[in-house]
Amino acid sequence: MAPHPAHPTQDVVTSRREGSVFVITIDHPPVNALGVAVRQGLMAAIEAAEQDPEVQAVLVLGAGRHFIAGADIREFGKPPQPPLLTDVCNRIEACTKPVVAAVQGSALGGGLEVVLAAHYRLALPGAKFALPEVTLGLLPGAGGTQRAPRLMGVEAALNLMLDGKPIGARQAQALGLVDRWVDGTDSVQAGLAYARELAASGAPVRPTRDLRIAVADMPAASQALDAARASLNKKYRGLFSPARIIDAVQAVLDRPFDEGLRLERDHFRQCLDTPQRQALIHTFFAEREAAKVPEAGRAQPRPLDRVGIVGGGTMGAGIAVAMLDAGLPVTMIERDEPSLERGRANVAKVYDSLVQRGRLDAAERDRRLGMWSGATDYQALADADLVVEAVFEDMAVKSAVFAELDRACKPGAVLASNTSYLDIDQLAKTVSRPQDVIGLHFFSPANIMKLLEIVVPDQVADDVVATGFALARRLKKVAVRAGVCDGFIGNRILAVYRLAADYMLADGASPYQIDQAVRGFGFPMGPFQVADLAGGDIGWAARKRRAPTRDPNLRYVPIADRLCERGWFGQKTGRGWYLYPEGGRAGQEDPEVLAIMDEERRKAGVAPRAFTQEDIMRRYMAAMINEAANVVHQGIALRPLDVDVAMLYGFGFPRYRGGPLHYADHVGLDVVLADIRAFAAEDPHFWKPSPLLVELVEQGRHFNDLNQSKQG
Ligand code: 3H9
Repeated sequence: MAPHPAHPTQDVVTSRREGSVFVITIDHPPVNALGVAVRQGLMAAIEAAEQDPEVQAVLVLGAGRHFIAGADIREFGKPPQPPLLTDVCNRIEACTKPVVAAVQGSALGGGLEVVLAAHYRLALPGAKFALPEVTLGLLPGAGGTQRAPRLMGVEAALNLMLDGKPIGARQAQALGLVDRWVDGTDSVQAGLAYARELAASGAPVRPTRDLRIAVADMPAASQALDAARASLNKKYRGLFSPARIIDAVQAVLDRPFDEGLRLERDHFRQCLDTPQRQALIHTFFAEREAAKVPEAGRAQPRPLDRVGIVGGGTMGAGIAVAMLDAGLPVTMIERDEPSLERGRANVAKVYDSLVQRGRLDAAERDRRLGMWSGATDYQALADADLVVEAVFEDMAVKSAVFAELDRACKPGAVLASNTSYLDIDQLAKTVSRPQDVIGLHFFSPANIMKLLEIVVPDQVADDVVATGFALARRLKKVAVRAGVCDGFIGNRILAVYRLAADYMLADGASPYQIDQAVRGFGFPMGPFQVADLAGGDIGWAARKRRAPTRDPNLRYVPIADRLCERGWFGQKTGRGWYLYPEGGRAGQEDPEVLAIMDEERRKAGVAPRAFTQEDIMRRYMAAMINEAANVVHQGIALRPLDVDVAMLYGFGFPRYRGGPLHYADHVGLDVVLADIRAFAAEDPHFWKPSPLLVELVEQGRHFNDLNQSKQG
């Protein structure tokens, strides 16, 4: 049947009549977000459908890869413009003709709320459904908290809202979220067929608001709510919105629909006003913006099909697993057969543990391991597109590896070093093709940690940098561009706030107090727990290496050395800052450590003083922010957001605080600077205000003012 002339609506929402079916298509790239124009268009289209006497059913579709990815996140924090999404959803639900949502691609947040407000729901295999508002510090604010439990039950709806993770079409159907599953990829045809069928059978409208939780299901619903409340402190520690989600869902049991909607609206506004919402939305955009670097804007990535890894230790094996998981065949090089066998065993160990924990099936492990090959001759890397060197942190050792790579690798192969602090400019100069040399700094365990610092030496070609970012996408990692310096972005900042922690230790705080304060701020672990996990010997080696070049004016706290001299390297030796009886991973406070600290303070002539949790965090954060500002000031990070992303994904900085420089903006840069100046009165060598921080305070500006896009 020939399409009926289009009804005039906004461009982002088009509508046409196909016989008795009014087809509304949302076409608002890139993700069909529900900005004001889409909301207006949807409202007008439903109105038009209702007024057209020829129309018997309405079909809502999303054009492109997504159905609707939710509210337009960029509008949050700005004055709301009518119509509100909740009113649009109510209007859809109140339509007097049956409305069908046909979902192909993602129906997320407000997008799923549109689906919930429709009367009939159809999904194709590529459909994904989620209520991810919690990840942005919010709750579903367009009726989702009231409609989802009515359709799929309280427990499943709570899971969807509290996890924020997507479910597929089949699962959505099994849970009652969608009525029909149709094979294929053509949502228009599938949707039209369903809508015509409904029209032909005179199917009624089915407002979700009219559904009731069955009396028989009430006890299970209450139990699910209680269980969710009980998990708040553990699973959602520090977060504001999960408790509001639970309250809103409780209203489904206790209140009429309209009252529930009002409560949801009120809670949504409360969440919108929190610093957590601002921080989480900053994080959402920052992690995407971090990939927009000048080099990637100027050049296309090189092809990437085969990878080489030199070194099969913990790091090399972890990187190998990350590559294999992404479907990239790996050739590992080790110096001799026994080392190679150990390298293979290290890779296999990671997979075996996944199989044991039920995270991977044995056949899949074998398939991935089947893409691994090993050699002791660099010639095996002749066809590798990219090689990552992960050998001992020593310039002579790494240069020797690079000389071999220079000889064996094909022209155009990317030669990457996984060094954590060595000078990659210097390393690049040792080969005949410095334009191909880059730093790819993985964090341990490399197959799990999300952060990848892409370290950009002077002479590197743009397409090599672009390849680094493409690799990160393929590995599902978050990449941050870093300049060359000791420690790049993350470890350089870590070294400074660790020093601040050591100084507090020397002056009277205990490691347990500091760890507790840092966890209270939202980090998963405190710095002394991290040291015990990583192994105290690593920091000890770094301190020895830096000893000859250490600024003699800088205080040196030898307490960690005293532990290392006793062989107390942390979890792996059963004790470090904490005691780990019987190989346990949860540390216990150790009175002997406290005695060693007392002794060191006595020797240094320090009268211990008390630190409150607030004192601890002010110093810890001031040190972190100040060094982060230096890193931006010196161009090691392109923008403040790059530092935020590095600390969020590599160092456990709490997402809901948005990273150190977003946090600094929130606290007030003048407050941070005043703290640093006050601390400088005690120790002017350590506490030197960053010139960038001073400049921003003088100009009344914020770090966020420097967060403009850098794509070339
Ligand atoms: C909500 O719905 C609240 C409601 O309950 C009620 C309100 C009253 N808005 O990720 P990508 C941009 S809260 C604006 O690279 P992918 C993104 O910034 C919302 N922009 O692509 C990027 O821009 P650019 C709940 C958005 O294919 C571009 O689109 N929804 C939005 O890897 C491409 O994004 C969510 O939380 C948005 N909602 O992944 C979903 N979404 O090109 C958030 C994306 O300038 N979105 N952009 O850098 C996602 O999870 C992913 O973007 C998605 C696509 C899976 C959709």
